[in-house]
Amino acid sequence: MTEERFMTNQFDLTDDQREIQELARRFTADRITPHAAEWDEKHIFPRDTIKAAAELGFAAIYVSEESGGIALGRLEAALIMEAMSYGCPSTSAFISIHNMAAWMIDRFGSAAVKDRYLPDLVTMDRLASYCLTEPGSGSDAAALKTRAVRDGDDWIVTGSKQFISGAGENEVYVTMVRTGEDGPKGISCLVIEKDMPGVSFGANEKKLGWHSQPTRQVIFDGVRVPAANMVGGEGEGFRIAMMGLDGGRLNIGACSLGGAQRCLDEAIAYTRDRKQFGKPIADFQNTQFMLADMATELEAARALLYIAAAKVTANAPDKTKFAAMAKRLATDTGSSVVDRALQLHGGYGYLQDYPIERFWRDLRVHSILEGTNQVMRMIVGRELTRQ
Ligand code: FAD
Ligand code: 2MC
Repeated sequence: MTEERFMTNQFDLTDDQREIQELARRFTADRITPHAAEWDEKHIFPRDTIKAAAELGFAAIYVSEESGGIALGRLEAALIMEAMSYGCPSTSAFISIHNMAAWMIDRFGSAAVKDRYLPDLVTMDRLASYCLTEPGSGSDAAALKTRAVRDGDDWIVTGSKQFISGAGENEVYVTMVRTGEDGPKGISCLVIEKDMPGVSFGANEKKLGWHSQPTRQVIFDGVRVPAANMVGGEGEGFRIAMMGLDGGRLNIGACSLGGAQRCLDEAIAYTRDRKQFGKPIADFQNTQFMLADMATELEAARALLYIAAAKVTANAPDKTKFAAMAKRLATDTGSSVVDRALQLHGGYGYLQDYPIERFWRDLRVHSILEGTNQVMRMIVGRELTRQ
């Protein structure tokens, strides 16, 4: 080990982490990057590619080995998401949501519910959605109204979920429902299947980005769900949903980092090549200062995200605060870096001939979903001022 490496290795990735990062990078270069523009343009949901990711263990990154997962930590998950979003943030984020849902079943489910769902989820023979948001409750998630009423050995579920990623395509819906009082303590988590009578879907939303995956309403009209499909105990659903999001938010942040890194690399290559006023635009000091700031801010956001990921793996007491800080910073920084990369491409950045505009559109939603960046500030601010 060189002295230089020794001096910095406190912040270095381990050999195993580099190996998984390299695996994800190769998968991205082979299976994602060459097709991402077409998926975006034609709104293609790349089910085969997603299933190929499962062969590498990427469908169950932090699911336990007993349940068929690869039982890695949250930093490894972030590295995988970051690598895949270098090709397509939308597809990478889709895989992240599946991972979140699978982990919730593995971590909190009974043996019966795990046996029933996880074997197909780890292979991605079945895909999972996460259903929290409703038309009347987005940021105020604990106000959700979808009701589950006990009837013998079943719950009868009625209500609707809004903006559900993968809805209509996915087979499994990890759904937060109200089984008790108002507020967070009356919420439980149920696994609901696409084919259960009474489940239907809204139209595929027409979105600015995330075109490689569908977003629909999920409607439950008197759906009879076996009581055995409850994940965790009655009233534990909100806490489970929030714990899922601690990891999901890291992954969304990582998707912004990967997308922004791609655009920074594209901007460096482009500005070295493009000539105006008789020289490469990379020679102008303004260009160099812009690139310098983009790279600096990206590294800073990445460092915080990796620290937050290590805290979630370690179940540190301040993990939720750090995950919120990291999601906020990585997604805002990511979008700002991509916007500057677009500016450095001039008019060409605005065209679909270059990948920048796709990343600009895909990353925009990361400041909104899995908790808006205002909600992230609320989580951090509350924690800082708690008596
Ligand atoms: P609102 O909560 O109505 O917020 C509107 C604005 O008010 C925002 O700027 C917000 O920050 C601000 N605001 C609200 N409350 C406060 C406050 N107290 N202080 C300051 N500002 C506040 N949800 C799922 O459950 N599963 C999914 O798979 C899923 N996928 C999604 C995919 C896409 C493409 C999109 C767009 C959304 C998805 N969502 C999903 C929903 C997403 O999580 C919500 O859109 C998000 O949490 C915000 O809720 P809302 O849209 O109702 O906005
Ligand atoms: N881990 C464990 N427990 C948690 C937790 C976490 N991260 N966050 C909250 N809890 C517990 C909390 O401790 C409390 O329990 P207790 O009373 O026993 O102490 C309970 O849950 C209620 O928490 P709060 O009092 O903080 O609840 P509040 O109603 O004030 O709202 C807020 C919390 C705003 C942070 C939450 O509603 C929120 O995160 N809103 C944003 C919604 C969101 O992120 N949606 C994303 C949908 S998914 C998506 O977009 C996808 C693309 C998949």
